[in-house]
Formats: sequence, structure tokens, C-alpha cells
Amino acid sequence: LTLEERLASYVVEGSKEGLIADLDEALQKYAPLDIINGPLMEGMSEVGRLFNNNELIVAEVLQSAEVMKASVAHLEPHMEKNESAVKGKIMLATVKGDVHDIGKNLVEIILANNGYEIVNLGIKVPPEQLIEAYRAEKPDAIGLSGLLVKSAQQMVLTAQDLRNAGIDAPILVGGAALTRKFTKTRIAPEYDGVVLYAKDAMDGLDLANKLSD
Ligand code: B1M
Repeated sequence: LTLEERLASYVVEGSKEGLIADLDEALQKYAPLDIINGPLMEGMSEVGRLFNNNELIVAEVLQSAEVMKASVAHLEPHMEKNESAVKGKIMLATVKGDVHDIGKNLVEIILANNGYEIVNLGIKVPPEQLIEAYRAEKPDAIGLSGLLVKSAQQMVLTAQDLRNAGIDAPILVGGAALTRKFTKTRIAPEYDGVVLYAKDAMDGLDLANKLSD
């Protein structure tokens, strides 16, 4: 197997044996984020495909997630850091009912490395908790992540609850089940502030930078 194929296969197999050495080798050739977005994400897509076909069980997908998390943790210190003045404070959460947090945590790393102060509320965050934390932390923007189809709908409800609580800070949304169109036609109309869709973590950073300009 090539290095790239081996990296993808650690994620697919849920195995960490040899992972660190191969990540170090990959770092000689690629930027950390390209390793994540390239071979590691390819592995994760394959996991998603196998899981969908009932060829993997949840416990196995969990091991794949562990490999992804360990890889991101190993690559993180090698990522480019932009030690600028604090550009703003962003609160992040995976919406109510959803446990997927790898994407959200990647967004956290990228924003934190680029001048943002992050308040990460974790997973399965109900609107009430988000509202309470918003009032305590006064962030400049709220980032919502969700991967399940029902999470897209949950974002609509969350936007309504935030609006009813008088909150109108910009909202950044992302995650596999969402689309730009859904964001524009279903979430944004339920909110008084701007609602922006990020297709990936770098897009999230670009949008945050536009908001803070
Ligand atoms: Co789940 N899962 N999962 N899962 N899982 C999916 C999402 C699924 C598509 C797999 C499939 O069937 N093909 C499917 C969803 C089906 C649907 O609703 N349409 C699914 C399912 C069904 C489930 C369960 C219901 C399974 C079960 O229990 N029967 C269950 C749900 C539990 C719950 O949430 N209540 C479940 C559980 C799990 C695990 C716990 C085993 C594990 C998660 C571990 C963890 O996150 N700690 C898991 C995993 C790993 C996946 C897949 C395989 C991979 C997700 C991932 O981490 N990708 C996933 C299939 C897939 O996506 N191919 C799947 C890597 C990550 C970096 O990408 O999160 O998309 P992602 O983030 C991207 C962008 O989306 C974006 O940036 C990132 C890249 O730069 N982004 C943002 C994300 N959030 C953002 C926020 C932003 C900006 C950008 O601003 C705020």
C-alpha cells in the first residue's frame, strides 16, 4: 500500500498500529490539514459507505472515530498558527440529539489557530443550554454542527429558540446533512441575524474572518 492508502486504511480498519509513524512520514510531504482532508477523510467516507451498507457496526465506527481523533491530535501541533490579536469569540456546539463531534472539533482547532477564542459546548447541546451559555459568554458568533438528517431540522428549531430569546448574533452552520440551500431557505428565515453555511472547516474560518472584518 502507498502511504496515502495506509493512512486511509487506519481509519477504515480502526487500527492505530503504525499510525503515528505514517503520519510523521506524511508530514514530510503534506500540510497537516491536507492529510486530514485527503487520505484520512477518504477513509472516513469509506467508513460511512460501509456503515450505510451494514458492513460495519457502531462499535467499529467508534474505533474509526478514535483513529481520526488521534490523528488530528497528533497533527494539530504541526498546524500553521496565526498568532494575531484575538479576532473574536465563537461558541461551538453539536446540536441536540447529535453526538458527532470530529468535524466540530476540527473547526475549533482551525479557528483557535487563527485568532479566535473558542467556547466549545460539546455535543447534544439543547437550545436552552446554548441560550444560557450565550448570555454568560457573549460570543461574537455561534457555530452549530450536525451530521444527522434530523440535526438539520434541529438547527431550524434552535434558530427559532435563539430568536425567541432575543439573540441575533451571526450563526455559522456546518455538517454533512446540511446544504447551502437548506440553510438559506429553512434556517435563515427563522432567525433575525445572519446565518451562514460552511462546507468545511476552512470555509468556516473564511466566513468567521468575513464576519470579523
Ligand atoms: Co454516525 N452517522 N451515527 N457515527 N457517522 C453518519 C453521519 C452517517 C452519514 C453514516 C451513514 O449511515 N452513512 C449516518 C447519518 C444518517 C443520516 O442521518 N442521514 C450516521 C448514523 C446513522 C449514526 C447513528 C444514528 C448510528 C446508530 O447509532 N445506529 C449514531 C447517531 C448517534 C447520535 O448522534 N445520536 C451514529 C454514531 C456515530 C459514532 C458515535 C459511532 C461516530 C461519531 C464519533 C464522534 O464524532 N465522536 C460516527 C461516525 C464517525 C460517522 C461517520 C462515519 C463519519 C463522521 C465524521 O466524523 N466525519 C459519518 C459518515 C460520513 O460522514 N461519511 C456518520 C469526519 C469529519 C471531519 O467530517 O463531521 O462532516 P464532518 O465535518 C466536516 C464538515 O461537515 C464541516 O467541516 C468538517 C470538515 O472540515 N463541518 C463544519 C462540520 N461541522 C461544522 C461546523 C461549522 C463549519 C463546518 O461551523 C460551525
